[in-house]
Amino acid sequence: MSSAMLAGHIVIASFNAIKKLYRTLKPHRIGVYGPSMTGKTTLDQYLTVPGDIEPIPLEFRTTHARQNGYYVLPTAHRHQIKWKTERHPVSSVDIGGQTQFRSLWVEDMFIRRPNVVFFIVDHRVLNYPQFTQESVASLSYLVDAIVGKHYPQSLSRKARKNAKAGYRPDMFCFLINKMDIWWTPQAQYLWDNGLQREHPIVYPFRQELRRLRKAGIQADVEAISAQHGMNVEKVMIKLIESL
Ligand SMILES: Nc1nc2c(ncn2[C@@H]2O[C@H](COP(=O)(O)OP(=O)(O)O)[C@@H](O)[C@H]2O)c(=O)[nH]1
Ligand SMILES: [Mg+2]
Repeated sequence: MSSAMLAGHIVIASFNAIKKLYRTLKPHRIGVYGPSMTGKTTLDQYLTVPGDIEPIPLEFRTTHARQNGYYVLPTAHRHQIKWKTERHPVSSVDIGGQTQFRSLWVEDMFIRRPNVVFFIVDHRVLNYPQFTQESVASLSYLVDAIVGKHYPQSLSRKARKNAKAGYRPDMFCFLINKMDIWWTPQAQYLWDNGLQREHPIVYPFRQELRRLRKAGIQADVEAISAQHGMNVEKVMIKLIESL
């Protein structure tokens, strides 16, 4: 190897090392929002410690304390996403999905300004019109905030300021959890051909996804199982690497 080539290798190696160090100090931020019982806490736990996650009983639903009439945002924590030889640090916060916490999603989004915003649903869209209706309304609420059409009344001054300063996520991901339950050969076919939007779980949300795309925000549709660790790292890394 010539010395010039060697020098080149050293430059590239140090560049990659610096990039890694930078990401360790400043992880990509993700925001995970969505209705109750879709698997937000399970995903948070899986990202913390990969492996099969114990089913989470109902009495351990995520809730938030109130202070001066406002719900308190939990602090963000870091995860390492490992995929083959890659490691990607990300930071996130686990927020409840009940409708009274919707405004907290928006608060968290404008305070932490995540690079990727996830909206997570599950197969209940297929059988429960009420769940579907509420989920679409929730996504609409989030999209309203992202495109700057409407902000929650309870937004803090700092969040409002960041919103007005024009924060936008780099990427949006409509994430369907519990693929261990709903995935079929038909789903595989749609995914293989980039036709996710035609899937009956995605279909009711197409209007909202279109609103995001119209606002210039890429909106992906992905399938995972947080409890069984199916597709989780693959989806996360794919999104992070496309930033
Ligand atoms: N079958 C299946 N169940 C899951 C999966 N992820 C989460 N769950 C279950 O769905 C329920 C709600 O999960 P949780 O993480 O508390 O949802 P959250 O309310 O969005 O935080 C729990 O009983 C979980 O064990 C999954 O990938 N597959
Ligand atoms: Mg939860």
